[in-house]
Amino acid sequence: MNSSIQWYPGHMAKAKRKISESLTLVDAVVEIVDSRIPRSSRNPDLASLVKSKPQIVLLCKSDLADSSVTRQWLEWFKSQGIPAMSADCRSGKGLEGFMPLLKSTLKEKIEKWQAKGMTNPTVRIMVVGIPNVGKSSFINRMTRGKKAIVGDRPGVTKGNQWFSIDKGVELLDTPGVLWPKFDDPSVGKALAFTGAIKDEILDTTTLASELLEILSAGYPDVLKRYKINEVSGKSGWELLELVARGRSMLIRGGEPDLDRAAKTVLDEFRGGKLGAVSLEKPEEY
Ligand SMILES: Nc1nc2c(ncn2[C@@H]2O[C@H](COP(=O)(O)OP(=O)(O)OP(=O)(O)O)[C@@H](O)[C@H]2O)c(=O)[nH]1
Ligand SMILES: [Mg+2]
Repeated sequence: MNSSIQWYPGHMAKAKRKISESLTLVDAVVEIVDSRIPRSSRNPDLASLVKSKPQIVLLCKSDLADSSVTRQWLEWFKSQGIPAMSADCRSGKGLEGFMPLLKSTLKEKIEKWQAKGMTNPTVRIMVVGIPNVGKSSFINRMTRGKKAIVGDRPGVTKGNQWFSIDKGVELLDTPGVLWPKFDDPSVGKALAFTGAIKDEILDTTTLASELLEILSAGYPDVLKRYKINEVSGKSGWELLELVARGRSMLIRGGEPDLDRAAKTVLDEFRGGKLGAVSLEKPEEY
């Protein structure tokens, strides 16, 4: 797993080509997004790549997000006519809802096939998403214990493998890796907060102080972890300094070690140690 992919135009063209090729082999696409940042973790070009193929959005890492905000997102996607669900792809919690959602999404297609005389139609699906969102975790969960299908058929001959994950449902084993909306600075920041992009391209202390400011506005209680009980009127930089002091991270002369504090805040947020936090709400979409 590598969360530090940098996208150059060549990479993007190659990724696009690979996904377009795989798309010809499937009936539906599952886009995995991060529940904490469903806006920023979607790919801007997927809709035009997928065209008319049914698409399901899976909000992964639901255990790290604020469940009430995740519910709002599910409503929002529904209002856009996009089938969506949330799950913890690591533990598998919520994934039991996947098959019913897929089958209801493809109901018309399956009925059409049956009307044409196909008795046991097989639905093929693939997973796409930006780096580090949980694509492999989802695939591993869905294929656990299942055998890869071997044989002479499209996809198999090209080195792809398929897993039969339910009666009449096959999953392509390799996910399509997509790039995020890099041109939007707020997206870049959201991806940096969750660790989806490299830290080195952003200054860690600035990033952490901005995260602290967002947390203090929406989830002030999580900062009690750093012995910060009163957040009102404090800037992100002041909060970062309090984190350093709260954790006794000091440098010579008793000054707060902001670099260390910033790293701690980001690591703990990314690891879910600050509790369930959502950074984006649908009304801001
Ligand atoms: N807490 C939590 N962590 C998750 C979940 N799904 C994935 N992860 C973690 O997120 C990290 C990335 O997950 P992967 O499944 O490797 O993501 P990916 O999309 O395949 O990543 P790339 O292959 O790098 O593009 C891993 O550390 C996983 O353990 C989830 O639902 N909850
Ligand atoms: Mg992966």
